[in-house]
Amino acid sequence: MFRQFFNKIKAGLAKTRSLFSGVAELFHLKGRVDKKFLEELEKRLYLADVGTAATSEIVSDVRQSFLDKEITGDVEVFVKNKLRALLTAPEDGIRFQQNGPTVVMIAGVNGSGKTTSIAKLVKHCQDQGKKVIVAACDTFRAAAVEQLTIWSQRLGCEIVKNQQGSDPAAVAHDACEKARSKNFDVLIVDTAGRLHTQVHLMRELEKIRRVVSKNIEGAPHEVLLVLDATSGQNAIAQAEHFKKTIACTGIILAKLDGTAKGGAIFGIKQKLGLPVKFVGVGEKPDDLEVFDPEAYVEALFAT
Ligand SMILES: Nc1nc2c(ncn2[C@@H]2O[C@H](COP(=O)(O)OP(=O)(O)OP(=O)(O)O)[C@@H](O)[C@H]2O)c(=O)[nH]1
Ligand SMILES: [Mg+2]
Repeated sequence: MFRQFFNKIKAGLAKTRSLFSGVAELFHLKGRVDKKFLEELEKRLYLADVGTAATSEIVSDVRQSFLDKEITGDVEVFVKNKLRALLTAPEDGIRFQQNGPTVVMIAGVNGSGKTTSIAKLVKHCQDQGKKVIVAACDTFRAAAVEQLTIWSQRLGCEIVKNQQGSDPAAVAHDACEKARSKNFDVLIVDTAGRLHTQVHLMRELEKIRRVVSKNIEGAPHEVLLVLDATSGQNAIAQAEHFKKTIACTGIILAKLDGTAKGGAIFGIKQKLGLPVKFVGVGEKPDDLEVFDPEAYVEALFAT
């Protein structure tokens, strides 16, 4: 498990790793932990997008524990432990219901990677022997239903949809009925990323949520917010917005492979209090991994 994630994430994090190698280099210097070392550490962690709060905390802890001591591997281990502590605990991914369908609702700003992440989640569930159905509740954007339809055909999963412009809550309703009556294990609900206004969007998400909860007990069991890792700290600001309206259960951090801003993950727990459940490292259905904090930090520093 560790190994599989490690190799995949190491490749996916190639761009972010180039920044973290700047941090790692410091630990291999000869000499002592002095003011210059600490300033350099601060600068490099900041450049790696670890975020201001986390960066100052780490630097201050290193100062306290190692000032005037020789630079050894211990400093590196110490910083890695600090970074790991900033991440959430290891995750199991989706918590499946014992009885009846598990409903997973997906939300996020437009283009963040929702629909692609759904395709990956379908695969993830199918690999565990689950029977999956998706609901095309992004009825706003013209090509959205089509995009999900193509994925569903490729992956061999059922889809519930209606024409563009129709009521997304009605699609959600029909999908719940079908998921229940045909004994599906998992229902994944795609949603719009943009409507006429942000207020419209939040209202629509609330409505879908309400319809789902009326149809299936305890649903939605997961509400996963898809964040685009390439937007770094901005993604966190967007997430705060969503969190205010819909109770999210976790994050999918998509597009880690396309960015050097993978360090932004260290601010997520602190700022949002939500676990990162999955990370996306490519555009194919296999490019989704259940998040493992230990392997993530190791992969960042791996040479
Ligand atoms: N490299 C990379 N690209 C990704 C990843 N996830 C999504 N993408 C790409 O990002 C683009 C947007 O993805 P979508 O899944 O359509 O995003 P969305 O949130 O559904 O967008 P809207 O429906 O417009 O709101 C597509 O070109 C995807 O192929 C990822 O993990 N890595
Ligand atoms: Mg979409």
